[in-house]
Amino acid sequence: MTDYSEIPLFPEDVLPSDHRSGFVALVGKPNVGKSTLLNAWAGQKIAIVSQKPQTTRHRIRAMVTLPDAQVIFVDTPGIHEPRHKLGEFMVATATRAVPDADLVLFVVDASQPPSKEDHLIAELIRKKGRASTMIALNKMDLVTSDVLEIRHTEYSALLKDALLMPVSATQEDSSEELLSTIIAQLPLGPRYYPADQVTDQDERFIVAELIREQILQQLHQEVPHAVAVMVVDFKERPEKDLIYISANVFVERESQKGIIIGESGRQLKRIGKAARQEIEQMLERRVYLELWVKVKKKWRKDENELRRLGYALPKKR
Ligand SMILES: Nc1nc2c(ncn2[C@@H]2O[C@H](COP(=O)(O)OP(=O)(O)OP(=O)(O)O)[C@@H](O)[C@H]2O)c(=O)[nH]1
Ligand SMILES: [Mg+2]
Repeated sequence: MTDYSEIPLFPEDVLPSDHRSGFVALVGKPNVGKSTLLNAWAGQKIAIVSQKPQTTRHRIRAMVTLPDAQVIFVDTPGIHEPRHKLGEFMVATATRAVPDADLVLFVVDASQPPSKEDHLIAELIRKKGRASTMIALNKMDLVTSDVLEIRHTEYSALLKDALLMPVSATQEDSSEELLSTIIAQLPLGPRYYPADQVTDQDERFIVAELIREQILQQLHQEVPHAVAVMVVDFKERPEKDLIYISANVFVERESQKGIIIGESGRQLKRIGKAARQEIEQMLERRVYLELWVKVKKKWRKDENELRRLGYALPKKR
């Protein structure tokens, strides 16, 4: 059950009597487009996105407030078979979101038939889901209508009672149609967050994520997965009319440090420049960004390091 006592309530006299609200958990295997959907509904980049699996590592909320409804979308890491403690943290984070949600949105990829992971996630939802479930058959733009029909049948069979809707997170109208259907499934309820709050993540976290996003987009194979980013300084510099940000980029090995820095520091410069532009767009301010690449051996396997880097593992029972 969601612990609503944690969440400040903002009753508003003007809300209509049929106001609907609730927590909608986006759950699925990696790379199916959960974060892209969240951003589409939020109308801005809240969660980072990349073409590589296992991009999202945390639970990230985005609130969509309308005159007659408030939806709190909960993005989660892709559920996969973990190979280290960071992976275990990610899967535990996603798993926990299932019983907490008023509606579980199982996101699947229309360009592929259901995999073993999809079957396992469907089973998890059947066992732990408390309320209603829907299936978002995403990336419909990548398949013909014939294939879409086949996928519709295949994925519907995973959760027989769930309403399935095809969608394309990269096409605005498409995600809006799904939003209306989601709202219709939510219970009557109050506004849990102020109307102008769009996320529960603070600016420092989003800045660190935007840096990690560039590393995911610009580097290949294992290197981006071995990266953790921490903002260590975030200061106003009024005399220069900018914000000074300094961040540590942690990797697991010296060789990875070399790859990120690149020849004559060129790779790091490219990452820094692109990240700075994204950060400036988010903060709507000029930014001076400094990046420091450091080695923290095997941090993904070390529970203490994980906690220090903001990946707090759930307590063992
Ligand atoms: N063609 C197409 N691509 C999409 C669509 N939705 C997402 N993508 C792409 O799919 C890739 C993965 O998207 P993400 O939103 O990062 O996926 P995710 O499910 O959050 O992945 P994890 O965080 O790793 O679990 C990105 O390259 C997106 O641009 C879609 O509707 N159509
Ligand atoms: Mg994601």
